[in-house]
Amino acid sequence: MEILKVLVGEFKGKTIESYNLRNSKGFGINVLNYGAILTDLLVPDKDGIIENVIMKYKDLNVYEENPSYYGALIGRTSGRIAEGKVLLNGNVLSFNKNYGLNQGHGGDIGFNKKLLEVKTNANENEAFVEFYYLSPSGEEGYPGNLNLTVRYTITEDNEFKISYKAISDEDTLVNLTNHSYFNLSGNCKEDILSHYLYIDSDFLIELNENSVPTGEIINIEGTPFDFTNPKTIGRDIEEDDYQLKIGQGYDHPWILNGGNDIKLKLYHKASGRQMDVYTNQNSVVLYSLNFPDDELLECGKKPARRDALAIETQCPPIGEDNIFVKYSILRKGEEYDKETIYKFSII
Ligand code: G6D
Repeated sequence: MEILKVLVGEFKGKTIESYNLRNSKGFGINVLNYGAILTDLLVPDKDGIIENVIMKYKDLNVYEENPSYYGALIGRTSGRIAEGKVLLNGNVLSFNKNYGLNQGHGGDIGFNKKLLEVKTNANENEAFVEFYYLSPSGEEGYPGNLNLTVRYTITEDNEFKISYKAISDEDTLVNLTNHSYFNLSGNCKEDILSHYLYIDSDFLIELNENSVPTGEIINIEGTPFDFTNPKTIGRDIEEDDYQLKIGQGYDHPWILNGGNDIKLKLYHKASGRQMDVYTNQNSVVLYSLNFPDDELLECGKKPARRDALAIETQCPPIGEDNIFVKYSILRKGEEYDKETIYKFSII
């Protein structure tokens, strides 16, 4: 296992480093000490050709603002909080409305824009890069000093794991995720419509017209959201369905079934790449890049709708009227402990 630290630039005087981890087969990741942003997830195809299976901006400087949260750590809370208001222990917490009428993805300066402390380690079976951040009480409106540790590990078996640990000195809200956009064709050769997707889920969280969870739970059997039998992402994405219209595609939280089985599978036939996702999170937001930004990608083009799928394992976003707040509450002194594993194979 190999770890390389590379100086890649500066954001307003902050030194930006990339940590490049590789196993003996060339599988690996490149990740920044800013926002724990994953810029590269390098995976072999059926012919052994190693390519990036996540979307990457060409110009490093775009990551300072990162308009679509490419590869970033999202926190303190992922998804939307209606009107930027939450009731916690009888107190109303007010957040900046950085997502139209709502707060989204941790506010104006979320964890995606933080310079993080870094430690690395490697042995013959795995290598990791670990990020630390102390989020002070009151930051972006969240109570409690929050001590955060996020570890990205790669293994000799072509697995990539993200583990999240956090502890606070006051009751607070935490719902962390990673916002990588996957495309297994490699170096964004084609869109994601022909990728096969399986999700271990029978229920979807309904969204209102502003994409905020209403609290209603939809049984998805036989609907365009039903991926219990693998089907291509493109098969039903243009169906006449109110929830699809709201998101202009998939941009919804699925409730994951319990157990330790594979929670999600993504497969791209031409490259032979398959990714199995395991997690102890209870839901996943999938976003089919319905509103691409205008920044150039490393593969030489600008992103188009449906070019990639963001897979955000998390707990349900807080939503309207505090409806799912209980999942995001981290009590004083309790440990937040979540993990997601992305396992790659060739089929
Ligand atoms: C999230 O659900 C949201 C999308 O609506 C958003 O635009 C994207 O992040 C950047 O997944």
